[in-house]
Amino acid sequence: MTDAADLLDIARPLAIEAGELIEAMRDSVDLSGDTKSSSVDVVTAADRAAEAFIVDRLSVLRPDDGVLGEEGAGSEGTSGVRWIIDPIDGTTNYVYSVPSYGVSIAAEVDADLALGVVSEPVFNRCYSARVGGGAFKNGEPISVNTDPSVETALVATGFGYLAERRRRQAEVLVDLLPQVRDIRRFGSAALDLCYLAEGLVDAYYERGLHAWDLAAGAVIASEAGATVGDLRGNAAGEHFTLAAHPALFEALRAILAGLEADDCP
Ligand code: LIP
Repeated sequence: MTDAADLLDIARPLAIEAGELIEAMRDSVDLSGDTKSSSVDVVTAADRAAEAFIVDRLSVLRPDDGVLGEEGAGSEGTSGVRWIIDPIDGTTNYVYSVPSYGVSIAAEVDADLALGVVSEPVFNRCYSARVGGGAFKNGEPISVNTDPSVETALVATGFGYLAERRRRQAEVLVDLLPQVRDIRRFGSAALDLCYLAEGLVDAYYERGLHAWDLAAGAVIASEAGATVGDLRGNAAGEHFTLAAHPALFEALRAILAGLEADDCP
């Protein structure tokens, strides 16, 4: 069974339950946890517990599927389905109790992204979409804003964990900021893409996203009417991710390409 609608019926309650788990653990975590790519890239016991919870459930419900998880889960599987899991996207926010973090679960079928779910436990929001089926928040259809111009665009973005990358990202921001309405830094790529999908922002861009940061939100944003890609006409990925209504996408792509925003450590 690889019907995306059936897989979505597995992913939605799983993301919501994992959200409840990380909320239950929030008071027990702090910044003294382990770190990964840099001293500010923290991983908490809740990240690991939520990933283990999701992977364990999938191993029972979908034993032949593959998984890729931010905290190390990884298996190929034999069914042609692969789950891409970020147990807490926005971990820094989570540790600081800044309310913008979520559980992100996507699935590929035969190497193509087929569906995405992002649960935002603090606000009991669950964003979901499957390719061709539209995008939803708590079961209600959502879509991107259709009329923003560059000058009136509210743009979300993010910064990496490495100092040299942050320096370069700040340089790009210095040139972009005077050209747009304003910038928002929420701290979770998955939620940035969901906020775009429901029109809370008009665009989102970032360099350096991993598959688990991007996958679910990319399906939700594109099913809500956004173009999601890089600055060179290719698919979005670690090298660069830009997402916006098609008209705004092209205008921002030209500006960011001109600023060489994807030429970054
Ligand atoms: C985060 C991303 C965010 C980015 C952060 C970090 P994490 O993922 O969602 O967009 O700006 O640097 O990579 O580490 O919280 O899973």
